[in-house]
Amino acid sequence: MEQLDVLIIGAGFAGLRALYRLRGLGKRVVVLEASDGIGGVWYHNAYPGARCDVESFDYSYSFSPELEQEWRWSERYATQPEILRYINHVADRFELRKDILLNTRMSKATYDEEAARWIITAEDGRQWSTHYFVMCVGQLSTTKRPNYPGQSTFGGEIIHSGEWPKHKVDFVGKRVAIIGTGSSGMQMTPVIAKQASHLTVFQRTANFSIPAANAPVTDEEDATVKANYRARREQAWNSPTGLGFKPNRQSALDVTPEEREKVYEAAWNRWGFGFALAYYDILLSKPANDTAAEFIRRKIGALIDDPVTREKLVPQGHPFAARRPSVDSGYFQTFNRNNVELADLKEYPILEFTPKGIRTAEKLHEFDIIIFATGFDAFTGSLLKPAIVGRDGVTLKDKWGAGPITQLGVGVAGFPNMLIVVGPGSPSLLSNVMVSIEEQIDWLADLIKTMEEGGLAEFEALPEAERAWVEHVNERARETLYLTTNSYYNGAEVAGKPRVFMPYSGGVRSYRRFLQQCAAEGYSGFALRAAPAAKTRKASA
Ligand code: NA7
Repeated sequence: MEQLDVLIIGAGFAGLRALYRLRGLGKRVVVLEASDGIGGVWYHNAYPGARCDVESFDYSYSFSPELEQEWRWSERYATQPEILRYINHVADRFELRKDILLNTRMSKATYDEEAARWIITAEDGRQWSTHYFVMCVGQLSTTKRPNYPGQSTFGGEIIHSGEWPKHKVDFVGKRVAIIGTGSSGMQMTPVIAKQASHLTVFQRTANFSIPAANAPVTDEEDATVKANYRARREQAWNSPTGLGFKPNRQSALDVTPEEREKVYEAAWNRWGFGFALAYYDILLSKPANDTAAEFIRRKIGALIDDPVTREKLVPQGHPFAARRPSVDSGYFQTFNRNNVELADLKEYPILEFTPKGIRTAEKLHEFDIIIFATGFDAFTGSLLKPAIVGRDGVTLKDKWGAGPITQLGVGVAGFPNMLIVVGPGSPSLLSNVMVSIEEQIDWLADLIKTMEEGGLAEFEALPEAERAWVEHVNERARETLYLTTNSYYNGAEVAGKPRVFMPYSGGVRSYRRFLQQCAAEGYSGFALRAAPAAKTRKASA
């Protein structure tokens, strides 16, 4: 069995960054990747129109100033193929591929308490022994597929947005269904509508969206950002969500309606996802949120010609940004086309799939292609898929039976020497995930360095520290509007999933301070042991 210092699961943005950083400590590091290519979600979500809704300059690694200067983003919001090219460029430039094993899905990880090492087993039976085990499996990587009666009888093609096939999907002259109107459904709708003979979008919940105002990056903009990249990064690290601009410190309720209108107009035209930062209290106070939601509803409504379709598409019943809003490129206007139809699932639910299409309570819709843009088992889906067996044979699934419990989002009591990157209990999906990835990986690299320099065997989160952290995460969430609606932030996206709020909503800056404080206090909330606890217990028995 190969002996490793660090084994990383997943070759997406987090896994690659972890490989680069930990290899820099002189450690023997290997990455296992289940797919036949690197890139994680950016490898799989290759649907038409897929692009990032964080600006390219911010959704990129900050660890190498040379990389920052060399890479030329072509658009303000990069498309999926461009992001995949970037990831592949990084892998080549930093010679990462030689330590990545593709087509290798981890099925089991078992902690050997006596040796303080993890035994990792792949689906094909290969095994590795590693001192440290790092999960970089993504938060939106386990797809969620509905299972309607008769689904397998459908005669056309069924595709999930997050498992887009490698073959070219030709929509020209086809009758297409999209089920789901989150970011994926909203991004693909305008693109597919231009090719398909007929497109039906099945909507369960109308979602808020801000126009992307996407545009090519000019040479001038590129030069300006590159000349000031450190300042832009500083801004992102110190912002609530890791975006490269300064949030407004004013309350939406402390300004005149005219002033607010001006700010919202500017945010609508330019800020995309950052609209939620137009005033500091948009996600903290319902009356403040109402001002933003009312503005956005008005703007969305003005884009849709047909009054009945308008009524259905304008989001109601949840605060703006309490569920993940989208950043779109012509989504609402697409419903003004003759070949596009909105099917409201609240009014007419799907009864069954038939060989020809989808039967709703209203009628039979006939299709050639049906796309599930139905999202993911968020945060915990990919962490709980493999069997992770910690101390005393307890699995992570058992431990997280009532919802995920972590110390600072990175460590779990009973699972020594295991680290989780951008998982539950960290800013994760409430942040520009690139900022969170780099923050956590630099922190965990320092932890591993401390362990190695001290000749230590085992680190482990302390149960009381975990309890306090989970309580703090909940406390911060209670200050916000996130708990006032159902979303994948609180486990509502999968039936039967524990209903707990998962990300840390206190912002990336505040989170970084917790990480820094923990390290400065000699990793408070963790036990760092010279010998495995199991051995010490035995010796003193
Ligand atoms: P999301 O944002 O989770 O959206 C999934 C969408 O699919 C959402 O509109 C759901 O409606 C809908 N959905 C889910 N299950 C069903 C069923 N069974 N029937 C009908 N409609 C359904 O996933 P995306 O892939 O769009 O985006 C993922 C993230 O990528 C996004 O948040 C950004 O971070 C980037 P619901 O709202 O639950 O009523």
